[in-house]
Amino acid sequence: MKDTTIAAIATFPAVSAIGVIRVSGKDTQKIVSGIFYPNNPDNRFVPNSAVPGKIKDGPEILDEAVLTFFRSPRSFTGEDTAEISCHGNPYILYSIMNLLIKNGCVPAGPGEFTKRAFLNGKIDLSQAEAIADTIAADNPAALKLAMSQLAGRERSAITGLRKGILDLLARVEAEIDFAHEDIERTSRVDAAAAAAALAEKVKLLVKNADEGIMLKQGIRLVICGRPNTGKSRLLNTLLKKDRAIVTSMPGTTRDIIEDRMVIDGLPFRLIDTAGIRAARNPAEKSGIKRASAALKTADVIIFLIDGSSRLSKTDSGLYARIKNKNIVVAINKSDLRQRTTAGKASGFFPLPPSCPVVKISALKNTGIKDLTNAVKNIIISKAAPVPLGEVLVANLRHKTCLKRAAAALGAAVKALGKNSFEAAAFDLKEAAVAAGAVIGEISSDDVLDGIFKNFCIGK
Ligand SMILES: Nc1nc2c(ncn2[C@@H]2O[C@H](COP(=O)(O)OP(=O)(O)OP(=O)(O)O)[C@@H](O)[C@H]2O)c(=O)[nH]1
Ligand SMILES: [Mg+2]
Repeated sequence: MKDTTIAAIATFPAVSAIGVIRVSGKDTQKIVSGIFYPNNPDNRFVPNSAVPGKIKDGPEILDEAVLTFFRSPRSFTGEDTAEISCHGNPYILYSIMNLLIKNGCVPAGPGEFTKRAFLNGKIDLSQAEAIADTIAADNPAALKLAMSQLAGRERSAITGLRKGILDLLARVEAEIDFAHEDIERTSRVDAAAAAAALAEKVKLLVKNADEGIMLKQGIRLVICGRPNTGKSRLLNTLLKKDRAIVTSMPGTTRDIIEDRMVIDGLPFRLIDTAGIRAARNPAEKSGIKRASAALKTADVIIFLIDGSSRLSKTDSGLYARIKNKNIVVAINKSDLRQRTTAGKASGFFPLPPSCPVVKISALKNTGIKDLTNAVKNIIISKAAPVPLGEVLVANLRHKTCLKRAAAALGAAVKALGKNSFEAAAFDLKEAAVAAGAVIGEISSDDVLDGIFKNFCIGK
């Protein structure tokens, strides 16, 4: 694969001011020379400078363009790389791509430029993944996480941990090799304590990973309640747009309605659901099934109650299903005569004293700040405190590797407890491999293909 010279349109192929095509591989200069003619012929492949010229297919000029050439190894991929900036016309971009292919380029697969950067040692695997996250980040928290990973903070943390494991492994192996000699270099107790300390560090990373993943993907905030309590109106009020249908007929919403919103820098996926009740209509029944599924995966639930009507068995039945989740109770329709107050609701269910209850009117837009503050406080108080300057893992693959490392370290502690340096050495090796997999110290083709297939083409 590394012998080929790849090309791809790197910008979105739509009508725009500028479009960029990227070329990378050992034949970059040869292939690009056949299609790009600089206005000043001496300037064709001056590294790191923008050279204006023309793209030609034989005598025919296809476009005016600017070529930027990066000489190996000082390029993103580590190979000779060219970036052709032309006019952002999809027809031109595809014509140039065809021309490059005619001259010997191969169309790049998803993430192939980044994969080459990884294989050529320009970046580690966690940084490669951070590039995809940076492109996909749609909120400040996700971007901050991706940037920290891209800067190599996770890599240094993992490298440090792995070094700690390997140092301990060396000490344990010395004990095995010199077992017949009288002097004990490392006592079992010391080795077990060192393994336990490493396990604790890894466990903290695993514990915080859920928070990182949640921040990256958006916190799932589900609005639920019996029909007609004003869930869809609340969704529209929170989003400040007319997203969901609102009617006075109970059973209006059927499908899950989802949209993104940011509360004080925290990214949320706001989800409106069908009102839950004993329904007969098959469409409504299916909607309620979907609502129930959404409740299971919710990070926080807004349990919406209609303050203008009395509480019923439908409300208590629903509460029984969600009471172990993170809930904020919102009593809606505060602009109407109230039949259900916060006090009444607390006694009816009964709510634990820690459960926040807010009074709102989705229609008149009152109490909404109290509601979003209550939601935000739940996230802040439930999240494991991440020490300042610590790394936050925000990737499921990394979390899985780290979990394996923690388990292997735990097994090493146990083995040392039983006086088995041999078994401990085996476990420590496993822990080092698992931690190393985060940054791609050892990774199989399958793992790499799985990671890069989710990239966009041209990256
Ligand atoms: N007065 C008043 N009416 C409200 C308020 N919020 C919602 N409503 C009204 O209550 C009715 C139901 O609102 P929806 O938002 O459709 O209720 P829902 O909970 O989504 O209902 P389903 O989708 O059927 O489960 C509509 O007529 C809304 O205008 C409020 O704060 N005050
Ligand atoms: Mg609705």
